[in-house]
Order: sequence, then C-alpha cells, then structure tokens
Amino acid sequence: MWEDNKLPGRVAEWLNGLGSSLSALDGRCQTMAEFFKTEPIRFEGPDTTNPLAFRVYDADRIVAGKTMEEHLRIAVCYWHSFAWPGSDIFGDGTFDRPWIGNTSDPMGAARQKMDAAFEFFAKLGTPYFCFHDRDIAPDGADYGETVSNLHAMVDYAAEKMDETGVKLLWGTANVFSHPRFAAGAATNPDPEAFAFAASQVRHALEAAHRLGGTSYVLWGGREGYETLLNTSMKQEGEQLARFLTLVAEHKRKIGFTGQMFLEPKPQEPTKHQYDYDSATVHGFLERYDLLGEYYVNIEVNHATLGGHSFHHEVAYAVENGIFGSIDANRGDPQNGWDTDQFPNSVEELAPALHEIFAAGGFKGGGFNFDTKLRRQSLDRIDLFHGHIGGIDTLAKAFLVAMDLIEKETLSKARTDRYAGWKGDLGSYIMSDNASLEAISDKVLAERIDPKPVSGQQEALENLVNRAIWSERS
Ligand code: XLS
Ligand code: NI
Ligand code: NI
Repeated sequence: MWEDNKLPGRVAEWLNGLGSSLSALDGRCQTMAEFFKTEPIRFEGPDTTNPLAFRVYDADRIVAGKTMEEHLRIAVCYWHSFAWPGSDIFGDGTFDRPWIGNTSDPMGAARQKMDAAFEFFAKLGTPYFCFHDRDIAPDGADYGETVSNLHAMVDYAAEKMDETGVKLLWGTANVFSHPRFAAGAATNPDPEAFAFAASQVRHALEAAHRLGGTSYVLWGGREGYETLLNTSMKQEGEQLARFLTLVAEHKRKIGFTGQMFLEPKPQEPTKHQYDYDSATVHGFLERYDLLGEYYVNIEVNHATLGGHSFHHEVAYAVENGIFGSIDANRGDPQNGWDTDQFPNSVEELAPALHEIFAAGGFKGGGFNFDTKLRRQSLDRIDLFHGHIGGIDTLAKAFLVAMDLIEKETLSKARTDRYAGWKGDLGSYIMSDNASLEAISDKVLAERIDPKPVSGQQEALENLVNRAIWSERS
C-alpha cells in the first residue's frame, strides 16, 4: 500500500498491514482506527517542497561509519505529544486528540492512546520512544489496581513494539503530579511519600527493563523547596541520596544493564530544585558516593533556565564523565519558564553536539524530543510538523559537528591553547616536586615573564559559522 523505500523494514511491513486491514474492512467496521491521515515521512532531500518530508535527516545515511539513525538515537516523548490535551494554567485543552478524555473506560482510552502513539512513531520513522508510568496507564481505584493497570499497558506496549519495531529509549515514573507529592517524592518530609515514590520507581524501572529500555530517567520535579522557612536542605539531601542508592541497588538486583540518568533543572515547578544543573548534580553524586551509578540527561531548556547555555551544560558533563542523554527542545528567551519548544536553531545545537560526538557519542541514551506544540497548534498533523522541523535541525547540527570534528577545527585550537601544560614548566608545576616557594624562585631565576596571547574567539566563531553555511546537507 505504501511504498517502502526509505522506511525501516518492520515499520513498512506494519504500516502495510494496517493499510490492508483497513481497506479489507472497507470502512464498515474498522477495528483499528487510523489517527494520522498522512503517509509515512520520508527523506526527500533539501529541494523538496513537501512540508511532510525530511530535508536533512536521512536515517540510513552513513556518517563516520554509522547511520544517522544510530548516531542520533531519536525518541518521541509520550507525555507532551499524546497525554497532554493542550491545557495551560489559564485554560483547558485545545488539541484534537480523540484518545484523551474517555473517563468511562480509562483502560480502553489508554489502549487507544497507545494505538495513536505507535501509529505516530511508525509513520515518523524514528526508532525510539520515552514514557512515564502515568502517561501509559491510568490510576486505578486503589494502588493495587494502578499497578495492574501499568502491567497490562506494559504488555500492550510490548505487543506494539514488536509489531512496529519501535524501541524504548527510556522510561520514568511520574512522582510529581499527584497531590501526595506536593512536598516532594524522595525529599518529602513524610517517609510515607518517600515509600510510595519508591514503589512507583520500582515498578517503572521494572517496566523499562521488561521493554528492553536503553536507560532510565529520574527527573526530580518536586525534589526542591518552596520556602526555606520550613525546609531542611541537609535532611532532604540525605533522603534523596538514600533514594538514589536504593534505586541503583534494585537496578543491579533485576539485572537492568541500561544507564541511569538524573535530569537537572533549576526550578519549576518548585522554587528551587536540588538537581539544579550538571555541576550541582556532579557535586551531589560525588558527595554521596554515587558517581558511576548516575549520569545526566541534559535538557536544552533546563540549561537556559539555569542561566547557562546548552553548550555549557553538555561540555561540563562530558568533561567530568557524567554525560548521558539529551532532552532536545528549546526555550523562548523572552520567557522565564520551560516552554519546551521544538528545536529550530542549528547555531544553538551545533557546538553542544560537537562536544558529544567528539567524545564518541551516546553510550546509552539519545535525543529525546521532550517537546510541546504551542497551544494554538490544534491539529494532529501539527505533531508531524513540529517533529520534522526539530529532527531536521538536529540532523543539520549533527552534520556541522561532524564536519568540525573531522577537520579538527576546534579541537586543534583547544589543544594548542593548553600546549604549555604538556611542556617542562607545566609538567613541573603539576608534579609533586613543585611547591609554591620553588615555583616562585623559578620565576625569578628564569626571568619568567608571561605574554598574553589572543583567545581568537571571533576567528573561532567564524569557523563555526562557515561550517554551518557550507555544510552539504
Ligand atoms: C520537565 C521534564 C520532564 C522529564 C521527565 O521539565 O523535562 O519532562 O523529562 O520526567
Ligand atoms: Ni525533560
Ligand atoms: Ni522540561
């Protein structure tokens, strides 16, 4: 039914199956609805006029020995794209999402939402998805029923993954929406809230394991404070460390070999979040002996909310050995909150991607599109437009980064800048033989007289821009 060139084999097979079962039913009693009236998205190159095609992202294109799909490991997120109706704090949902809001049959609605999600993943042609426990399975009448709902939906997800070939990048637990977590999950003053969150994370981690997830994320949305007047940061820090230790132990116990990520964010919804940024998380992991257990999932918009650039957050994590994964999106420089828009700036992404791929790329994790449509983008097709533009932007930034890496444009400038530290004086200072006194004597004896040299910032900025302008796409 659909031509299957440029589509991964299993996706094409599944879509053809969907197409023929629909035409066999001849519109009389459709058992499997089609939610997105579009053909699968293909790579058509830079000159296409088709708005529903990739111009840069060519999944099968080989770059430095691997396909773009293997390098970028793109995931679609379940929450913003399928579980959110387009509501905001001042208004109700605006989106055309027939799978949301069927309160009389919550499990039927959850299956319908999953049908829609997997149809979208398969048609977009990206390899991974990410989810929270509560995105895929509704709360039951009691917690026991909530857990069985999750198990049932994980079984259903396993079937869908098998049919479509779409894989799980990471899973996570929503331990921030329910009122029981208003004062935190792991950092709640009430140990019962800690215990409840521990149970949710246990089940979400086991779900990710069962579905073959490459990794697992903990975002501490409520792990922070609203006021210091009622908060002990020391007590809450110890609770958080205990929680993370228990989770790491359970990961080993069940044999989950994926990487574990913490997702830094400075604030929102809390006034202050403990996982403020990469450096804060690094210090925390070091303090509680958790280095090597957790890595960071860096979100572009969280970096900018923290007063950093995305480049800064990635460079810090890569250089300190805690880099894990990326939540791809962008903020709005006019707004002070997490707008989670689709990426549209190669200039913003390319330097950060340069750090990631110069260090060898992902060891787990990938680029998860933690992205939201604007509330006025009502139509289901807008989900395709957002992802296509964001993915092409990412692909272009990736090609620019690989070009800079191949030509050693930036790495050479950086190595040259620190060359003195490989020479006699640099090695001596770093050795145990040196003392402040001996270094001082050396300055006098050898008439050391440092001359400032240009940092060449503008020249380097020009080289990056030239790579952006000239990169063949
Ligand atoms: C919210 C976070 C969240 C995490 C997953 O700001 O980005 O979406 O990625 O819990
Ligand atoms: Ni995120
Ligand atoms: Ni976010």
